[in-house]
Amino acid sequence: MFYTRTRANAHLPAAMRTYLIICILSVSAITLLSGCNGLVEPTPSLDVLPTPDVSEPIPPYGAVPSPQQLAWQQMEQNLFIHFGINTFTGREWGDGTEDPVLFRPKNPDPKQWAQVAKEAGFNGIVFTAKHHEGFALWPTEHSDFSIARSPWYDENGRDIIKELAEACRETGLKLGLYFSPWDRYEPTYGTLEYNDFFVAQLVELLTNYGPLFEIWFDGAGEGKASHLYDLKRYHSIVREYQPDALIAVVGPDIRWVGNENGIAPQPLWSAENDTWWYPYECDVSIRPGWFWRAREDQSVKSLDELLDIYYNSVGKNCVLLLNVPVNQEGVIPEPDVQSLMEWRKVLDETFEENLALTGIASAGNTREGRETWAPQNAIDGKKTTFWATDDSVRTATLEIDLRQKVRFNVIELAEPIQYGQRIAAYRVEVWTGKIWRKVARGTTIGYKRLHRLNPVRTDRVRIVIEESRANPALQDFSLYEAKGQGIPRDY
Ligand code: FUL
Repeated sequence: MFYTRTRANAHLPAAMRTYLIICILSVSAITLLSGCNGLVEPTPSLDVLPTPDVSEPIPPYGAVPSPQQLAWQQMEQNLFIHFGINTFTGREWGDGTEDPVLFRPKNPDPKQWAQVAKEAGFNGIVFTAKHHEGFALWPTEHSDFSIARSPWYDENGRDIIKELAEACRETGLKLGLYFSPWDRYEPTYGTLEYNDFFVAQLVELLTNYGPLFEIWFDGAGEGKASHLYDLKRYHSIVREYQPDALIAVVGPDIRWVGNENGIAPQPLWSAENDTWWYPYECDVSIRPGWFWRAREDQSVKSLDELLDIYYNSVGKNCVLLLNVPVNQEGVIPEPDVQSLMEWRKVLDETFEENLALTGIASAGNTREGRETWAPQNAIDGKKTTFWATDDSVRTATLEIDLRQKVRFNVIELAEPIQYGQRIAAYRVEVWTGKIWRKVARGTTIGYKRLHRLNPVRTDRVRIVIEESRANPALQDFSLYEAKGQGIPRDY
């Protein structure tokens, strides 16, 4: 007989208990009937149990994200585009001696960039407005080292950033700009005067291209004259002209994950302390370099490498900023497009069907025993509902009765980070029929935590929260089956 585990059922809200009783009765009736006429017992229809649309707020723990940071985290993955004079010199870092004549793209096509980004599932693009050599990709009035000095611009009069901003708007993507404080061309660099120059260019970018979601101040070149940067002024200018833009890396809103491999370390706490929410971004290139080079057309990351990056960045509480360079033609090259599309296809297929949705969740503790925080909320697929426990709780277990044997190899977990990040250690176990077998373990969860594992088949799965900085809350506990995926490397 189903549903006899009283410990599990005792904590279900009244509405769910009634629902369960109906299920039990109908399953029993079907069993009886089929017993009479000798038919094979049909599989009970697995309806999704009802849950509220939104869970009521809980008291926050520690620092929480600003609305802009929350919206940014929900973007999950953005495209980084490196394009500039280095694309034509083959260098990673220019030194400011380049001749603007070299900048001669055949036909830059920001619409293609945006289209590729959209189709590959990115939500925003961060574009290199100016790299370390100082060559501005827009016709700046404050320097003679920009596209405006290239014959290409004389012939076309095209402002690439303006075109990209339009393409993003049309495609429904957000635009961000990378802007290097280290400028190897600008004569005032290394003096206090440089701050005026830097701010003047920054204001051009902040005022001419519509809303920007992220400003990327690169930290490279630090130690040169970075002690002279008036960072306070840079940051307040961004706040003044683009209050919704987040300042990344050399800035207070988004922090660099500490490597350029697309792999986040664990544990990963988005909060720096009780008052500062400072989430992580993983920037990594699809090629060995950040800028395009013909010889790297053969070294574009494979599907498996991109999947590893996804699970180790988005799947570890980071936003992924994946760099795909534009070539001398002015387009994202074919090998990169191909890898991206294969990657998207596999991810879409993997996350198409959440196998936990039709389960029944129970937990040892539910905050005030109320439905608004019921365990079922963690498996209902809604981003707005969650399971929460009473204030005094620090360890807890949430179990899913899947109501049938299910095969899965991906687990997705999420906390409702709008109320802070809490969980510090957990494990996931499946019921073998005899024992609970551990299939995944982790430390922090945060916005999203994905685990890949060898396929398991079970009808019961549970998360055991072993340690939490405050009463745990779980927004998502989903199960998926990724097909044709390589050997998992993260558990
Ligand atoms: C680094 C730079 O030096 C690289 O060239 C690249 O732009 C990367 C995203 O950031 O600091």
